[in-house]
Amino acid sequence: LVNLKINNMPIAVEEGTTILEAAKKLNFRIPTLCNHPDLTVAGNCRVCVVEVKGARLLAAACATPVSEGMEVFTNSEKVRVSRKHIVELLLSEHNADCTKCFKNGHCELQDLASEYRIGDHVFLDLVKPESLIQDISSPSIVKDDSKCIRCQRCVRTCAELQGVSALAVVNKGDHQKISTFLNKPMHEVVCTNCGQCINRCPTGALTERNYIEEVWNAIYDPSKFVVVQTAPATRIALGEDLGIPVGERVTGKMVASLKKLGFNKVLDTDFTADLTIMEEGTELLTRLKRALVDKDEKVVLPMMTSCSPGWIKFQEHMYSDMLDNLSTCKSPQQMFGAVAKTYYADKINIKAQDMVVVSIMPCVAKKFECERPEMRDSGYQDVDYVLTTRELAMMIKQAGIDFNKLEDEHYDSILGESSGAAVIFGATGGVMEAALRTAYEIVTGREVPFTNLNIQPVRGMEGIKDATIKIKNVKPEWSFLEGVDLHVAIAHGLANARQLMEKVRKGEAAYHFIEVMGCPGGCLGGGGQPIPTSPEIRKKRSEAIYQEDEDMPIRKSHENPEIVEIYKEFLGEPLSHKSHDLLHTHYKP
Ligand code: HC0
Repeated sequence: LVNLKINNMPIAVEEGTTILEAAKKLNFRIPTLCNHPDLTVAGNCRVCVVEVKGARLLAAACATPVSEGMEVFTNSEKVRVSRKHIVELLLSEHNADCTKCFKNGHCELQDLASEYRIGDHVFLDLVKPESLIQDISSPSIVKDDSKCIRCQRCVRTCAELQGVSALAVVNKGDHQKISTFLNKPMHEVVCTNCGQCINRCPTGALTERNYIEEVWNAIYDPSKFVVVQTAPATRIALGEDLGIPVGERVTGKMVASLKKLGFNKVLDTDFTADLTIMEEGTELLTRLKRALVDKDEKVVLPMMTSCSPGWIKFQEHMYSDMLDNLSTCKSPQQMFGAVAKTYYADKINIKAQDMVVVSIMPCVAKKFECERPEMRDSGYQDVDYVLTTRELAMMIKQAGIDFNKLEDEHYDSILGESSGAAVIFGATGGVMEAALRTAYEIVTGREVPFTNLNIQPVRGMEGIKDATIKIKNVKPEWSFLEGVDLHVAIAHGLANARQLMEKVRKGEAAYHFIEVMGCPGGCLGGGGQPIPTSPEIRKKRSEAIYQEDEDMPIRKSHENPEIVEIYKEFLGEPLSHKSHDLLHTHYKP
C-alpha cells in the first residue's frame, strides 16, 4: 500500500492508484471533463489539476499515480485560480447558447462554469464561425463542433468500446478538432449510430436527433391515432432522469405518464420481443435441421441475432460477406410497427394511414432503423418516430407531470401483454436466455423446471460469453437433435463483437447461435439512456431487469396469450407466408 495525505487527511491505497481515485475514496470529488470510468486515461482537459507539495507544476489528478509520502491539495488557492482559468479558456471556444442546447441542465461544462461562478468572458470569444454549422446528416446523431471541448471521450468511446473509430482527432494546435474520415457528414462514414459517444460527451457537441415536436404535433392532430411502444430497457432507466434512484423500476409510472401525455394507446415492444422468440427460435431450429438432416451445404451457421440496429450497420460496414449469418427476423421494434399498422389497425378499425407509431427506445440507432427502406412492409413507414428514454423524460417535464406521484397503470391490450423472457431482451444475454427457455420446451415437450428458468451461464457483464447446452430426451420429431451439443456465444459492445466475428471468420469457433447487442451491457446501456453511464450504473440496471422478469406472472414467450392469439387469428404459424412478409427481411451488401 502507498501512504499519502490529501487535504491533510491520511489515506493508504494500492500502488498504481491515481490521485483522482484516491481523493474519491476520501469523498473529495475532483472535477474532470475528459476522464470517464469506461475509458482509458487521456489527461487532456486539465480541469482536474491539483497541487502536490514540493512540485513546481500542478498535476493532472487523473493521470498522476500516488507515491509514498505525497501531500496533495485538491482545492488550494493556486488550484482554484488555475482551474477557473482552464474552464474560462474552454468557454472562450465554446458556443454557449445554453438555453437552446439539448444538453442544457445536463452539461458538465455548464455545471463547472456554475460551480466556479464564471460570468463574463475573461478571454476573447474564439468560437470559429465554421464550427457553427451542425452536422444533422444522420437520422440519429447531431454533431455540433461549436460545443466541442476536444476532451476526446467520443474518440476513445468509438475506438475502445465500439472498435469502429468513426471519429478521430485531426489537425494540431488551434485547428485541432474531432472529425470523421475526410470530414464527411456522419451519415456517409462508418458510424453505426449507436450513440455511445453521446452518452460520454460532457457537453452538447454530440446529441440525439430529437423528434419531440413532431410527436407533440401528432398527439395534438385530431386526424391521427397515435400508438406508443416502449422498449424493454426503458422501464428500468427512465426514472433516472426524473429524480428516481438508479436501478428503480418505473414500468407502471411510465405507462401512466404516456397515457397522461395523450397517446391513444400505450403498448409494449416486449410483446414483439416475445414474437421474435417464436420466429427466431423456429428459424434456428429450421437451419439446424437443414444442416444436420438435409446436409444442405447452403445453410449458414452460426445464426446471429438481428435486433440491434447498431450491430446490423456494423456488420454491413465491416463484415458484409457474413450478412447471411444474420437471422432474417426484423427487430421487435420493427415487428411492432408492421403488426400495428396491419393486424392491430384492422382490429381497432383504424386506417393504417391515420395511425402514427411512436417508439420509446434506449437506443439512437433505432431512429436510423425505422427509416430504413426495408421497414415499410405495412405499406407505410412501419414506425414513424423514435424517441430516446431521455426525450421521453423531457416530454414528461414539458407536460408538467409529477412523475413521482403517478399511480402505476397497465399497458393497453392487445399488443400490451408480454413475458419475463421479453423484458430480459434489454440485458446482454437476454435474447439468448429467452430463446433457450422456449426452445427447450418446444424440443423436449417438457416444461423448464422453475429453478432452471434463470440461465446463469448466459448472464453477466463479461464482454464475450459462451456456453454449451447438451440436448437430450427430445420429442420424436426433433430426434436429429438428440445428443447434439448446442454451442452458443454472446457479445455486447461492438469491440467485443469484432473479436467474436474474427474468431468465427477464421473458423476458430464453431457456434450454432450468437447473440450480439451493439451497446455495452446490451440495451440497458444504450445510447439513448439517461446520462451518466458507468459499469456500476449498468450493473444496477441489469439487476432491475432480472428482478422485473422474476416478478412477471408469465416468463416464457410462447406462453404469452396474446402471442398465441396472433398466430391463431392472423399469422398462422412461425415462418408462415404472412410472417415472412411482415416480420422478416434480408440485409444486402
Ligand atoms: Fe433493445 Fe430490442 S431489446 S434492441 O436492446 O431485440 O433499443 O430495450 O427495444 O427492437 O425488444 C433497444 C431494448 C429493444 C428491439 C426489443 C430487441
